Amino acid sequence: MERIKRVAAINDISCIGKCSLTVALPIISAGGIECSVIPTAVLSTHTGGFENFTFKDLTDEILPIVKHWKSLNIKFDSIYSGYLGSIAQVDIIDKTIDELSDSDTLVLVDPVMADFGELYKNFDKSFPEKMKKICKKADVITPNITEACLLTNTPYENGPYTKEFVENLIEKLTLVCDKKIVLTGVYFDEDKLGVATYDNETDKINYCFTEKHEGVYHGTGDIFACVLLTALLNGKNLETAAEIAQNITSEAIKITKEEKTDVRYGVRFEAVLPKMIELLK
Ligand code: PXL
Repeated sequence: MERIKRVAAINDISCIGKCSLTVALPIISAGGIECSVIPTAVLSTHTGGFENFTFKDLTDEILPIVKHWKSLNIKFDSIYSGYLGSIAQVDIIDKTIDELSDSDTLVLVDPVMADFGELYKNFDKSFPEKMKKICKKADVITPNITEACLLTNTPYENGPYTKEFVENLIEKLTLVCDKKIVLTGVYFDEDKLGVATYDNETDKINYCFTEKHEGVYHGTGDIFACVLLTALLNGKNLETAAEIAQNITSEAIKITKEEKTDVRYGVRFEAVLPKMIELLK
């Protein structure tokens, strides 16, 4: 029996409002990968739309966890980082990547900071410059358009976008991460939304689109990143992994939209896990 692959998922626990670790654990596990976790903070809800959420910063816990894991000699096939609880965590995650990875560890950095032209609550303007430090170490980064603009000092624009805008952004992102780039939230018209991928090995930009759903759906960036990572760890190439992640995320949004539930609580990714497992075969 082959050893099961293992990811170290570095992300917050938002106790309500499906995102970060509450989507990473089920998605990565359903994809047949063991998901170990380093919680960056514990919040009563995510910060996007609920008032009076609690926030417990876990910055001081991260390196002791890493030190203990090091002493256990655990192999990590991947390190995945998402929402960080403090700016100081960037240097700590940089160190964590060095400590826990070896030559074949896939490092995916989702530079979670912002969307729709705005930084999330709790992040200040100095965050994007700092975030570049761990993007440099990544094999794959998955910014949305806002995060890509912040990482490249590009003025944010509302969509629909031109191919020129998107491909310029990707070119600038290759200076932030010189390996694989998956830019999310790309749309050229109001009907279709998707991702642009850039792979340094082929030097090619590829696009994948699905139906565009109106509205703001929380946690979908995290779902996308986790499905993408799971597909990559199951041996899919970047284009195929992005296509699976785009399809699964879009399908989960579609079901949520039909159910007309309060979108702050997250999307119905549970309903599409069987399809994800099928697509990973
Ligand atoms: O889904 C991104 C995310 C993750 N974690 C927390 C958030 C957000 C987005 O708002 O608030 C705590």
